[in-house]
Amino acid sequence: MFGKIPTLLPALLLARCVLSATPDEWRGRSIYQVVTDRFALADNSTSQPCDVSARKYCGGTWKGITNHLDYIQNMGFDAVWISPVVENIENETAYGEAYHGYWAQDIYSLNNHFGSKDDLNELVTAMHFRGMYLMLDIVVNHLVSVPKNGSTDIQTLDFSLIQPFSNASDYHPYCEITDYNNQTDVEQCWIGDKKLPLADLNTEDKDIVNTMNEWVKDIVKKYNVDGLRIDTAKHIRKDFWPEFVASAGTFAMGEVLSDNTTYTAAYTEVIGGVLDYPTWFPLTAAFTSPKGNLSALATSAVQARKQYKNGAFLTGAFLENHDQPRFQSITQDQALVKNAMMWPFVHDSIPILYYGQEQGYTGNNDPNNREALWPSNFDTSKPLVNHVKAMNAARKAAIAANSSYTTAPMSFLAQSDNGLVVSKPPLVALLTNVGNSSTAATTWDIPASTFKGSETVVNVLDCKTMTAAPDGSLHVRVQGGMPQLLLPGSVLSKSGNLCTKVAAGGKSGAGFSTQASWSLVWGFLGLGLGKALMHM
Ligand code: ABC
Ligand code: CA
Repeated sequence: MFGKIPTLLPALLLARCVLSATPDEWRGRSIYQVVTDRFALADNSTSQPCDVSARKYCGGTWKGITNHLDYIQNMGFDAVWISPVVENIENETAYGEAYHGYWAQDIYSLNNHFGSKDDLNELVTAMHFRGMYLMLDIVVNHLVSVPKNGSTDIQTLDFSLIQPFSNASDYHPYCEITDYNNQTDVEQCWIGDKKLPLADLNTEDKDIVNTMNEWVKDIVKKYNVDGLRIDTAKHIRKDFWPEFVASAGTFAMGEVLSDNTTYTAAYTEVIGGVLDYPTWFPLTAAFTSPKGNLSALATSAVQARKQYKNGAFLTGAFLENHDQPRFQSITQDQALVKNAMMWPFVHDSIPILYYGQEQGYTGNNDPNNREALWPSNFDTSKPLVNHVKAMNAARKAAIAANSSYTTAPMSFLAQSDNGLVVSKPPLVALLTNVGNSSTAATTWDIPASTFKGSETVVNVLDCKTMTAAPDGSLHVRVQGGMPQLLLPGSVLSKSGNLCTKVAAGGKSGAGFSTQASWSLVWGFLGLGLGKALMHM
């Protein structure tokens, strides 16, 4: 394994120069989403309070992220999505300060609340050294200038404060989006409200388009970005995106906030990836209570798979993000929580975990869902941290064992009112929404030929083993409403990081992660070998 790396190196370097990271290189990744201001302080302290309701900067920085990469990587993540990095308005607005980063004022400068150019470079270098990818959040749809003296008068906007689009004519004439079913309004009217209108860039103008295409190309190159999360993607005409994404030269995922699969699917054609919002709605509903509808979730997932350009691959699956109430603001039944959290990790999509979910955070709507992480002390003994760790490790083990894991679609083996069996060989996920207090004797019935006859199967969430029937079927009792995540013991490596005591696989199995070999490669780069080349 190690012997191969030096011969691979030139090819990898070349790939890195031409394209930051291809969509295919993202397939097997797992993303941790961070709001930079709320993740970690530069000085590593954890006692500084952060009052979310004040909507002000709380002090998180890029250095803070760099210093806590172990925390992220030890949970099994190999990519981090960070909130927007460009300079924002400094004003105190009706909605507080721009701590989230979505109110850009100068797209050519960095937001110095989060650190310096060197700090950002240091973060990216440290991530690459570990074999991790950086996904940058970017906004094209709007820039911001604040109405004067707390007024709601659009006429008072001073566009000259905005860089590089300093004229009123660089923006669509003001109108508020009142009808989200009117696509022209969605694209050409302004989001926000009169207290804080987000000036809608005239993305029909050729010069503006060219400037934005150049900007994205430069920022991706300058900071060695591996992928993009594109904000407000549905608010710009679809035919803007192909050239923009090509110019970026990297994998991109668009944010299309919609519960409509057909509507969202259209953006997979022009951007490549999207955040899978259409599946998020039924996902949340399915696990909110035992009354939730699991078959609606499965139906929606199948529909999405059929309509998205690459199936669900290259889309982002998530249970939480910075715009929606955290799942634990809806229910704190830990069985429901663990089931819901498992979905993104056993899906075809790239799983995304929003920081704080692993610590059991419960914030509801924006701004309450943007809690500081440092008061948690980055405690790695929390049950949900271990839950996430096991799910990431199981997914990596499955990817290592099956070369078509990230291209062969998931299937639903069995389904009942309160149970769902998801199969992605060699992984089988058992989900239920009966909840923690259920005493009903429920079973998941896994059909014949799912496993090898009489093989040992491990639930990696508690490392307990069971034996498949001679025909490869299995009947598993639900206990306390908890989900189960099954892998054949033969897929688990004795020297790996998952249920090693019951693992039956050898060294070359799932234990030696591709992450380790990537770390080695990026290690070389970090040490300077490829540095010059990388900036070509
Ligand atoms: C601030 C305050 C909020 C306040 C708001 C008016 O102003 O913090 O408390 O309510 C950034 C900040 C926010 C800030 C906004 C506006 O800017 O993070 O804190 O809110 O100043 C992206 C980002 C988001 C970011 C922006 C702006 C865009 O992820 O963090 O916000 O750069 C629309 C956009 C979507 C956008 C979202 C916030 O607004 O499409 O890109 N997210 C319907 C529409 C959606 C719409 C949504 C708004 O309403 O279809 O297009 O999203 O709430 C139903 C739901 C509907 C839902 C539909 C699909 O389903 O009930 O709400 O969506 O079931
Ligand atoms: Ca627009």
